[in-house]
Amino acid sequence: ETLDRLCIHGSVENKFPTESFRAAFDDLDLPTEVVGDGESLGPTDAVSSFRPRPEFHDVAWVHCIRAGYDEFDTASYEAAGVPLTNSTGIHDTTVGEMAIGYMLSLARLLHVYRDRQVKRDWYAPPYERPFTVENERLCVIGLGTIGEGIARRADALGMEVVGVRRSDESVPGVSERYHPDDLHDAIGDARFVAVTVPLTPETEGLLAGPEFEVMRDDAYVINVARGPIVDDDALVSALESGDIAGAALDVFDEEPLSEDHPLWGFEEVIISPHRGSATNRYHLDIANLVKENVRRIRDGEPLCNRVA
Ligand code: NDP
Ligand code: 7N6
Repeated sequence: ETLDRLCIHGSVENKFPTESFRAAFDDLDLPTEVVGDGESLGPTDAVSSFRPRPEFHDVAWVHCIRAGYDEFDTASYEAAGVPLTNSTGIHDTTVGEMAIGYMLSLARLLHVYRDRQVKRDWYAPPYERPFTVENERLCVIGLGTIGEGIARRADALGMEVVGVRRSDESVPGVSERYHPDDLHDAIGDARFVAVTVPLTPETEGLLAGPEFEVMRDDAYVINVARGPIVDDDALVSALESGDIAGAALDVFDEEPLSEDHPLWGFEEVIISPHRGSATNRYHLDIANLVKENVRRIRDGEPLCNRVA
């Protein structure tokens, strides 16, 4: 197989500076070029992109710079005979640290103190409210790269970590695994429930009214995966009625989250603008995945992270 050009679609700017990403390929003996919408692409071009585009169906290979490729229609790539790869396998530390940060904040009230700091308020919370995460139970739904990244770190903090996945594979840091059919058993006793599954027809609405009822009243939901996996309306109701205590959310049904969305209004909800993976080295992590697959194409090896 030959590749004559590596094209970087301008939509990568959503997550990192396009030029930094392009420069990360300077040590590769393959011309790189930033392309916009509708540019003509050929069968010896490779493309890295944040968003799918119709013109990607004529190229040698498409790389989605996200782990979650739910916006890409895999069937159309299969029909076109164009391999599609994603960016799983690299978010254990970035998203893992973010999830630990949410839990420590929710337990020790960093978010509340910061809110009060804005008002120069020396705030004393109710004595019963703060707790340590040590010895608290965390249920991680989805035990892939991110799930394991969270579980290992939570285990190191002395948390009791259980998890949910379809396959039977064990995961370091996870003391007990549940099948998705037993979701309610898995989340029932957890102080924290972290969502790290891909968005698929099976996982859409996975956490909704019945799940919030099963959960403890003092439990917190963490969603670093995709918005539609947690039913927003049901979450707002559960927060209002006290079915659960709070949430930390990096992802939403619609992004950016609209200014008038009720989720903004809860003291016990931490909102981050889909930055779970955002660090100043993120573009290098993605570039390394792309370079590995350029090598594989040249050496005639199967692509890694191939999803179509
Ligand atoms: P992985 O593919 O490594 O892990 C996903 C895991 O989910 C797999 O281990 C799989 O295990 C499990 N899973 C799949 N379906 C189900 C199901 N129905 N019930 C329970 N478990 C299931 O992906 P990553 O960890 O890299 O990423 C996960 C998701 O996180 C991405 O798809 C993306 O949407 C999101 N993401 C968000 C980021 C952010 O910035 N907030 C950054 C990166 C990713 P098994 O096959 O055994 O079920
Ligand atoms: C940053 C996107 C993913 O699925 O949504 C996340 O990887 C992060 C490129």
